[in-house]
Amino acid sequence: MGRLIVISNRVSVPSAAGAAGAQGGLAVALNSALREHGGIWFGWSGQETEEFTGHLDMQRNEGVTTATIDLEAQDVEEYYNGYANRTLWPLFHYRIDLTEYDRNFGEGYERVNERFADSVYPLIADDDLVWVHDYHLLPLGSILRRKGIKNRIGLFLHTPWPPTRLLASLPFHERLVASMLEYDVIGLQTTEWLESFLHYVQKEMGLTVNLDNSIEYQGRRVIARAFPIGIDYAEFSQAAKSEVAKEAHQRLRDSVRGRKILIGVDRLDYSKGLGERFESFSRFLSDHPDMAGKAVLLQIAPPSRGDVESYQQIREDLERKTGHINGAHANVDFVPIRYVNRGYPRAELAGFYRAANVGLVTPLRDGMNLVAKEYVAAQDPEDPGVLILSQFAGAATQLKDALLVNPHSVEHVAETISRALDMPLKERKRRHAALLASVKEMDVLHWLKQYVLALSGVEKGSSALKSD
Ligand code: ADQ
Repeated sequence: MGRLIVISNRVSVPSAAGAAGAQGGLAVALNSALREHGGIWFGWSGQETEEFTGHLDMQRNEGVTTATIDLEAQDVEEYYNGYANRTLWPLFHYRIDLTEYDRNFGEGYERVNERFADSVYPLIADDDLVWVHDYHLLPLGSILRRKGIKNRIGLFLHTPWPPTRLLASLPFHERLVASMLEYDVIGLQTTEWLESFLHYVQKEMGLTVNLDNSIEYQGRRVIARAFPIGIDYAEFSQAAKSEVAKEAHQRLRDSVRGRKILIGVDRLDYSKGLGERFESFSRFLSDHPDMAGKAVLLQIAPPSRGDVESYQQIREDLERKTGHINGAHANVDFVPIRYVNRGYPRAELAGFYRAANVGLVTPLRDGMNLVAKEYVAAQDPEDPGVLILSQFAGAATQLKDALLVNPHSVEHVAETISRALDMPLKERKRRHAALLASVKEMDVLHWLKQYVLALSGVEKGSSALKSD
């Protein structure tokens, strides 16, 4: 098996990661895969330059080689803030009301994908496996093919795949999806997103999908499959037992003085359903006067994509909502919502999860959602908290022993909070044990192995085995 060439919008290496969550399970897993297979992680440096030169900044950190390029301000505006985060992200999260179509975004997206291809091309050796990540880089595989790359190239999409009728509202959608069929493997998070993708290629492109979900396209066979991503269970459960975690746990517990804690941890993003979550908590407090002053919601939400207007808007909405709810339910010695806009080191986060009686994970739409899995991994199995999980997160297909909710229904979530807080220890333990088994088994290393196996083509049914 050749080396791995991982390509994503940004790269994340151990020494470069800050406390803001960049060093999540995915970065840890990709770093360990790169150490095992050898190879390079390529992406944008996050820096802007006057004029694009394609200069590669190569670095070696803890056994992993990274190569990064700087982009022009116009690239960042049109590709990152534009097509990726104003067009594809909202569309893929079913928010066509927030989706902006602008020809310049489309052109910037293609230009940057070309720049990525030009820059990474000389780094690719003959038998390397090329693994492209996420919605920023959907056409990259096809551009590499045009440049003559014959290697196995795979894509993994971390977001949902939208229903065909929503995707059809995107100008040039056919061209975008056709470009994806130049990959050998297309990985999605869940069977739901996979089915949506296959529906599109059948209905909009008239292609045949085989029983093994492979697609015949221009004489080639493309494998499309669900590879549900997990967390680095070993790393995270270890972090949860560390001194740092214990101190964080104690600090949070002491600060609430015997009250129940509900926790939410999300990037500040409209897809995460934070407004609806706050409303649900408020409804719970109104519906249960006996709980007045007895439960606290800790919402940790580091800001993201602050140059995009819809993110500025959600931030303002949440600030207003928090003020409003706290004004209505607070007392001289008590504030019901603690809303914190910053990141925390992972061990501290693990301590906070462990201290919380309820994990509230209620996105309106989410590719997978790793916070749900982290919450489960951080619990004390002898006295675990309860996970409340949106039915619209990819994780819900796997974590069936959570309390599944419709995050749009404020009443339903409010009732479920009450149920979670009243749940007897026996039921909490039973549910947690089932959740933990799944989080442990389907961890990020499992995901990685399955994907690399499919990409390397040694699996049964993959195109590399085809004799014709
Ligand atoms: P995200 O939308 O970022 O990821 P998620 O899967 O929840 O969502 O991962 C967020 C990560 O950031 C978690 O590891 C979490 O611990 C960390 N994080 C969040 N807030 C933090 C804070 N304040 N401090 C420190 N760390 C914090 C996208 C998709 C998801 C998919 C992942 C992985 O949107 O659906 O699960 O990629 O494929």
